[in-house]
Amino acid sequence: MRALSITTLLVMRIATVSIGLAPTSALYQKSPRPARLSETDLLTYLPHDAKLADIPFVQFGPTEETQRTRPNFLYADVDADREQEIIVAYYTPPHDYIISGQAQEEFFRRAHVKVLHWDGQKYVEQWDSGGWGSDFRAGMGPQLDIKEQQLYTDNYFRVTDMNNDGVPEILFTRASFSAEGSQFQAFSWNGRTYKPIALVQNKVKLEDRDKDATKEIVEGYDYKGRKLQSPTVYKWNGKTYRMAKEHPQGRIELSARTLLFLAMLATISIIGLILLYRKKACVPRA
Ligand SMILES: [Ca+2]
Ligand SMILES: [Ca+2]
Repeated sequence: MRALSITTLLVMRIATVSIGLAPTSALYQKSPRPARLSETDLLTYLPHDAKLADIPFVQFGPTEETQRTRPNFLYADVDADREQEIIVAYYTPPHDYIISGQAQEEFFRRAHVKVLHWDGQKYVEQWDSGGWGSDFRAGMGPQLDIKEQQLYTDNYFRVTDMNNDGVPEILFTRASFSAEGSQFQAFSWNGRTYKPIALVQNKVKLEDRDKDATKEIVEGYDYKGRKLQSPTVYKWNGKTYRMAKEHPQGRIELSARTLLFLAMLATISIIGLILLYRKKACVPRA
């Protein structure tokens, strides 16, 4: 009876202590996550004097089209933890191309992409691409149709599940002066960090050309914006994007040609057989 009373007292004591600790442990509970950050709030997470990127909707077109811009920060769960990250495109200073005084030194901004992860209480930097290139764009031909330009400018800065594995990738195209050219990159979460899964030294569009639900990377124009005779296609091989050995459209054209040839051969054969039959039918019996 005495032992039971001691046990009961101990249980009650533990319960009291637990209740007493409740307000303290509340300090470690998750903070409410802000629904959306303003641009001003977002800048506090970027390096001093950083500037949010300006990403064109198209590069050439009517004034209203060329003035439209794409979002420079996006919300998406890019690390598959069911919590959305903020993916932001920004420039570090100087923000423009300048030539400084007598030394004629050239400075130009660097284009970065950063991922901010919500740790339960605040946003923390999860990844930064590092600065490369002066802009999120690439040389497009002014003669290109706006819809076609848009397919390429889509990938100046974007988050999308291009390899159809259920987790979106971070895509961006950075351009610099002619020495560095343009570069498309795609990064995917590998469980610890974001690793490159695609690298093309040009602007690209994404297209599911072989209808396997995985997007191919298509390089249809050269660095000067001139149309290539035959687009270069990069396919997902389960680990990375590699240049496809055979051009998918080429296969389609080839099989269509083959079908036409077979149809013509069949027609000639049928006509030949009919003529042969008629000739035999006309021969008088001995
Ligand atoms: Ca996440
Ligand atoms: Ca993916």
